Amino acid sequence: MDPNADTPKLLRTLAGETAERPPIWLMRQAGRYLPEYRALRATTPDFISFCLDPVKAAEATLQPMRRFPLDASIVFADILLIPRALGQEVWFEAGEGPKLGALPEINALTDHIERVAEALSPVGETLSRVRAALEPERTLLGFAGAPWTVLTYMLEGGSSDRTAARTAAYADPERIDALLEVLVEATWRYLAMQVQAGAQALVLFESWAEGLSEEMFQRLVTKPHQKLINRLRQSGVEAPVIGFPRGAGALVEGYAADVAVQGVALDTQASAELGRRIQATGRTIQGALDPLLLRAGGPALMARVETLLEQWGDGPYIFNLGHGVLPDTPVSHVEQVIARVTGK
Ligand code: 1CP
Repeated sequence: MDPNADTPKLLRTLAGETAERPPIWLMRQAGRYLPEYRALRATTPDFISFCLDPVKAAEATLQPMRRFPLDASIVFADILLIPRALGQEVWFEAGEGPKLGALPEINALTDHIERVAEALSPVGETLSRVRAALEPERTLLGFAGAPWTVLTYMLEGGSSDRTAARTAAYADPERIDALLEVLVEATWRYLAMQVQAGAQALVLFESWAEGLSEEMFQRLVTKPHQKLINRLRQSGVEAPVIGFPRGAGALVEGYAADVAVQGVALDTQASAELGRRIQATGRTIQGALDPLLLRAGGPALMARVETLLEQWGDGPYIFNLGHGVLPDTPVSHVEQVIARVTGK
């Protein structure tokens, strides 16, 4: 008997085990491609209020779990709850995405750090509700945006090409590094609260790691991730962490070597060899099906699923996408992929 047989597949995989098949979850597995999500979302038009309503957020989290035999559930929330908890105004405009108010002074942001976990306690309540409803073999994931990615929204006032944020990182390094420090301090507290509330593993979304030179990547991505994980471990949080430096390209190998994450999520561009080299260093990998292919469907989709299982499945591997499910993805495509990976 395998002594770890009772540990959920995803947690075993993050501990470095190669399970009988890879566990699967999908980035943005809750959301607009599901009709039941659209119906629930319509009951609270304001997106932030929806995220901070534990009953509705728990329901949105559980919707894909009822439909599909997924191995993990990710709490329904958003990476932009952190700037809001630090005192910057955040709102969502229909069809336009997120908008942020003027960035407060660093001292004003710093004053909020100690209260971030309390301000975001509704997310903790969502996690507790989901954990209570979820079967023990399914892992509950908490998450946060990584400091640089969240800072790009705070500096730019919304979605952007990050040009102003990257320019500021060169032109005003002291200020940018101080802002990253504020985000490290706020984010580890938020993640520690999520673990206390029931999260069993954590995802750190660095969605905008692309376009950075090696030196800038070290400074804006690697260093803040290292600090954040050190702070989590110093505070006694043992939950494994999956880091996702999306768009890091060739720099992802250095990331995997330098940052003490248990899992490294790979984006759509990652080659078979790149993934294997990271597995060989003792890290679990996750990814990297193209969300466009999931939307397109057909024989090309299922052929790619076979390739991914073949190229990475004999090492520690979590099946996932290279980025989030797109809103206009047919539910039947999602169903087909999950059925193939799980055999259910
Ligand atoms: O009305 C709606 O339904 C809004 C759409 C939506 C949803 C469903 C947004 C707005 N956020 C979310 C939920 C969400 N966001 C989840 C939980 C759902 C799940 O995964 O099942 C998670 C993990 C996120 C994380 C998130 N938000 C990221 C990191 C991951 C990624 O996709 O790169 C980012 C960058 C955001 C910002 C964000 N939230 C929403 C929008 C439109 C944006 C902007 C994206 C951009 O700038 O391109």
